[in-house]
Amino acid sequence: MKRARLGKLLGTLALALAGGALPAWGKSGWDELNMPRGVTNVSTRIYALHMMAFWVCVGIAAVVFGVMIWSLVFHRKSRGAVPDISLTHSTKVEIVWTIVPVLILVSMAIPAARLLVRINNNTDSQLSIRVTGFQWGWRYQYVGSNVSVISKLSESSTDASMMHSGISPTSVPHYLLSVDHPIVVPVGEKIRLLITSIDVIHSWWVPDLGVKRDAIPGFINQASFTIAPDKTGTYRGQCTELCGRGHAYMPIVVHAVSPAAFQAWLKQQSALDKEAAAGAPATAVTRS
Ligand SMILES: [Cu+2]
Repeated sequence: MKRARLGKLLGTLALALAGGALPAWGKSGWDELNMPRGVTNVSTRIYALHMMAFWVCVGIAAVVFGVMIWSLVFHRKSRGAVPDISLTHSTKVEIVWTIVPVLILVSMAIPAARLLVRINNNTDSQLSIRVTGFQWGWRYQYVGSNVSVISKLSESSTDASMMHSGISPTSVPHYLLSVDHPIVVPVGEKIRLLITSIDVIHSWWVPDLGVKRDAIPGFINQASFTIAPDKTGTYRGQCTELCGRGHAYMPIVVHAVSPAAFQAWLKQQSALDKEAAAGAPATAVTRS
């Protein structure tokens, strides 16, 4: 009876898979459970390393659980199996199960260490941006120019986040992931971020760029990324350090544009900032 029920269940599952459940996998959003490949040289390498580690784990699990299940089924007591004591205190076995995991770990540690060195290589950048976290937003200063951008949660998200606003968050595009002033960066150029904070610890995280760095008051952390030349677009992230009441309300939006479009934007911003500085008291040189 039980066997018949199990057979029916397996049959239904096989039919579901054969009948198009697999094509629906992509649309279902389940594939989004995995980390994104990202758009930078480093982020794609991080993804490849993650997948390599994942398949090593799958292989280990298949071998370990395979042997376990095989032993439980074919060498169970009811079949008259007697315990094998030849493996207890066996020096040979001890050596094998020490060396094999060490080899696996070393083979994973070498590419991981290489990638860590690459991630932390912040030399030869073409553009530096000072990133300052504050409660609750980000300030970006383009080094070598007077351009400064203060980036806060967008008005549409702010309105919908208010208590009894009557606005459904699902009706707001990119709810809590959109800002008033996104930063603009050129594709194909190495960009170095100098990250700090003026109040508590924040963390600048944009998954598609493969960057996650803490913003610590009194310290300057560095991070860098190079967006692939064909990957212009908008990339979103969030503060990823629990930094207080407004922690969920300080997203990050990066517009990646062509170098020519970036230069044009920088020029325009510079002119706007100069205009603002000329027309406002000396302290208010940045837009908010
Ligand atoms: Cu924060």
